[in-house]
Amino acid sequence: MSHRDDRSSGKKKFRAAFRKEYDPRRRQTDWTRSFRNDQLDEDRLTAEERIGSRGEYARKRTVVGTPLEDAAEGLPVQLEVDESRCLRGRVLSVHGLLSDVMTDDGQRYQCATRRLLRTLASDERHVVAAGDEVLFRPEPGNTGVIERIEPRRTVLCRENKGQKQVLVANVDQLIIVASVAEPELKPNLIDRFLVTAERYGLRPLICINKLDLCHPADLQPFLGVYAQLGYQVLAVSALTGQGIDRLRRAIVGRASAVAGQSGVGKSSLLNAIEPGLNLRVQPISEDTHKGRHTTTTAEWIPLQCGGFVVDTPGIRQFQLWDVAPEELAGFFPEFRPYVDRCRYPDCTHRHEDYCAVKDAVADGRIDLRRYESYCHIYSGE
Ligand SMILES: Nc1nc2c(ncn2[C@@H]2O[C@H](COP(=O)(O)OP(=O)(O)OP(=O)(O)O)[C@@H](O)[C@H]2O)c(=O)[nH]1
Ligand SMILES: [Mg+2]
Ligand SMILES: [Zn+2]
Repeated sequence: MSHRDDRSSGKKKFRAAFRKEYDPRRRQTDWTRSFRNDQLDEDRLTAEERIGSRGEYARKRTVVGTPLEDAAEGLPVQLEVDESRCLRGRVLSVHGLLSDVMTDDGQRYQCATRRLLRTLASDERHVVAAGDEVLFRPEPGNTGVIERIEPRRTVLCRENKGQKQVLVANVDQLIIVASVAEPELKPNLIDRFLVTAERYGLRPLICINKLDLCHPADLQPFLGVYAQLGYQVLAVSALTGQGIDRLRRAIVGRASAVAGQSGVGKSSLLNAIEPGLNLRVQPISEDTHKGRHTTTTAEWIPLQCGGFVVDTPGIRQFQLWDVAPEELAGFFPEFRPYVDRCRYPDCTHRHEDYCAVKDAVADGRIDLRRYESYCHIYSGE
């Protein structure tokens, strides 16, 4: 079946690049184990191993599936699998090589990932991400093996040891949480997350927590800047419950990733939205006034109110990735009317003369603080 070139369904054999540090010896052992377990699937059998001209293994193999040119991120191919032997599920969280997968009827399975999938990925250890929709082959004891990852609608990435890693897949909203104090409000960080949301095509929602620690009136001018840009802004307090209803309404029916510096109260807000969730919350440290990165893995959480949230680890592990400096201005919506009016087509809007963006900053059409954020992010600070 795998040998068929089924053009009508778009499935075909094709050559897929393997990750560079691919070690042929490791897969050799896996082949042997597959034979022993008598679970060899056809994709593995059709996979050709080529010997390179100088006795090296080629970096390409033939696999069967649908090539995904425009997949948001991740694997270059949707593998053909025997769907009758598989269940469909959602990856809730990933712990090393094991994923916690939930089916529509609420059953949970601890799943490993089939080696072919892992070797196709650029990062073998993190081929599956929280939020992924997968096909997996169930095995006894609520375990299973993930056979296929469905194309991702969206991704959020982070850097992990110099490599790009998908942290969360398939969310449509990014809730950017900051706090008015403890830790202090960092507008620049909000702007970075806004760029992230724009970059990955997620709807941003700015949520300022710990409203109980300030005078709401003091916050108005700050929030006004974002509201004018068309971003939805909520001022809330997980402690007093203020604004929590509105936050809940913004979450219903969506899949949202929650991002923000450690200690701003991301987990506290989710607990407030859904009592009984019992996410771990920790006081920020007395001496540094910083959070402690209580949340360490991304976790996809189904909510009673009908929505999904992903509590992501704090900012230290979650940074801008994949935004080229020359693309940056495009992710500041208020710059867009001006960028084409600069004298130099490659204007970076920082030190150049005859810059329409800088003119707009000078006469107040662009907020100065937002412009400064742009310059900071541009220079990689
Ligand atoms: N005053 C006040 N404190 C809050 C509020 N929300 C959360 N906190 C406190 O802030 C501290 C950190 O809260 P967490 O919910 O653990 O913060 P987090 O953003 O999840 O932190 P990480 O998981 O480390 O990224 C805890 O001591 C909370 O009790 C609030 O609205 N007002
Ligand atoms: Mg947390
Ligand atoms: Zn310019």
